[in-house]
Amino acid sequence: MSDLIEVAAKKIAAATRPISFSGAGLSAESGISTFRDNSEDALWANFDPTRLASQEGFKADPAAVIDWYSARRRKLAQAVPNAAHKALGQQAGWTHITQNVDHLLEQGGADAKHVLHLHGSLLKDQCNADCGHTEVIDLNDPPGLRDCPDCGNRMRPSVVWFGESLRQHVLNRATAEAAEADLLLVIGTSAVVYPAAGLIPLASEAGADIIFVNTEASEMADGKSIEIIGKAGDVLPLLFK
Ligand code: BJW
Ligand code: ZN
Repeated sequence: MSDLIEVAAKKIAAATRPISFSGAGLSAESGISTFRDNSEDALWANFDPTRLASQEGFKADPAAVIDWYSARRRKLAQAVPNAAHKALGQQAGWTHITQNVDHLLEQGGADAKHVLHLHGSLLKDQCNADCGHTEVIDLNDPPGLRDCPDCGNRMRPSVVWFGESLRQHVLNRATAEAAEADLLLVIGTSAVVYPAAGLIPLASEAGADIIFVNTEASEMADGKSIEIIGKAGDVLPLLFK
């Protein structure tokens, strides 16, 4: 075990209010594309986020947006949790704040009550007018573009697009958890999307130890934090040994 991993593992073992904060890199080894990094299949290297993950893009070409989500849903249907999801899923007493919409943390064993989905879920559709109508989706057979049966507006994936507010109760809970944590394990996120990324300085300023696990260096890391460069699936099982 490297010295850095050993120091981090000791801090994790000693923490009384540990939480995780994850991004797309956590699911990369399950075959789910990240959004922005050096890999060739990073989604925003191949697709324009303002066309596919915004209200403006949905208005301009709703079928293209729904087709893109259907392709991602079919891929997710084939994915299984990796060693990092499983390592996190085995930890009792942890809260997991995730930007991921894939539910692989829960599939890896995490208690759904303790997983906070900041950016929504690919497992559900909702009415774009937010009339309250939602539907559970069969990932293997995702529905095409269709209208809300309750109000006639379009149905869309239950995820948070750019320019949209995060669900207030989820953000409130995540903010409270970050403020009260004594350790924050940050896994596989570029930490550039707000307000999610703001949880890192919030926890740090409130006194939490911050440990980053990422294949690339993080701009959020500072002299106080521990930064482990490596794949989540390799590093996390060692941190919990
Ligand atoms: C590995 C690995 C391995 C790879 N192991 N690691 C303040 C300042 C500036 C801008 C803003 C601000 N506040 C708000 C904004 C605007 C905007 C924003 O942040 N823009 C920035 C990009 C500039 N934020 C919003 O619009 C948010 N809403 C909001 O603020 O509402 C209030 C408001 C309303 C109106 C006006 C103004 C304010 C909403 C953000 C929604 C983000 N949505 C998406 C799509 C979700 C649905 C979907 O899946 O389709 O969420 S975008 C995308 O980015 C997705 C992710 O959750 C999110 C974060 O990405 P993540 O998870 O970090 O992934 P990557 O790919 O970026 O990074 C992966 C990392 O893993 C890399 O570092 C790799 O190195 C690493 N890695 N393999 C370990 N094996
Ligand atoms: Zn509706």
